[in-house]
Amino acid sequence: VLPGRSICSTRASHNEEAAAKAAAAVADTGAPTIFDKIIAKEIPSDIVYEDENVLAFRDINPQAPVHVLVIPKLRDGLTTLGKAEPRHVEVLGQLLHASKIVAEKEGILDGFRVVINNGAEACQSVYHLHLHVLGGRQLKWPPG
Ligand code: TR5
Repeated sequence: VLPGRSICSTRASHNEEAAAKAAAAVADTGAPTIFDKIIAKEIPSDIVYEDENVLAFRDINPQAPVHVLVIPKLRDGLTTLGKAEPRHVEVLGQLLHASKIVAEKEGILDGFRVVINNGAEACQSVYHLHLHVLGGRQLKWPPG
């Protein structure tokens, strides 16, 4: 870890206290998230794909030339993938299929990655299940 840089951010943090506060603020409390406002269109987003169950919009802090988030419109307890129950199987399939549609629309079907960060140790920062669709450059493996 570089000094003054959070492991979960590409931006340098101003100080350790601010970084600790930010980390503590992000927890799986089940509280509404910023994504509710994006779904309700109270906050503008750059929508790439939308249907009855799924919304896909560009990440505000892109990590690749194509970086789209695919989310269920109804969270239904899916703050994380780790909360998935049998009743979620249909929407989980819809999210994966929507990721493929996004990749197709963005012209990256030949090479793209779908990522789900689950929990603090995986740097999840928004507790509304979301799939990152990344591509448009040579992606490295293993991921960090
Ligand atoms: O870290 P995880 O896996 O939880 O991913 C959350 C993602 O949400 C990050 O890649 C953020 O850059 C992204 N994010 C956060 C906000 C936001 C967003 N993408 C689009 N629009 C956003 N708005 C308006 N506000 C955010 N706080």
